[in-house]
Amino acid sequence: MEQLFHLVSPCRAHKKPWHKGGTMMETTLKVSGMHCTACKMLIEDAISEIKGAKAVSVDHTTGAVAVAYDSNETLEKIKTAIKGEGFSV
Ligand SMILES: [Cu+2]
Repeated sequence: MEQLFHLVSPCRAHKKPWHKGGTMMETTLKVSGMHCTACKMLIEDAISEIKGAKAVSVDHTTGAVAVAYDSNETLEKIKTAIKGEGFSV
């Protein structure tokens, strides 16, 4: 379920604060409670504030939130932030 981050090539991503030498992982979270693009933006904003995390894509119609992150600790922070916005993950 976790795999090496490959959506952004290292040459383009290595200057980003969340990028640490190509060790990013990605996974897709199943989030319930999203019903419009404002929900999508709430989640994207919440994730963008977490150091070491990046929302790769949020689909409010399916509840799929693809995230890139640098550690399992960061993944837990992502889930906590999503719950903090009132969604279930
Ligand atoms: Cu909404």
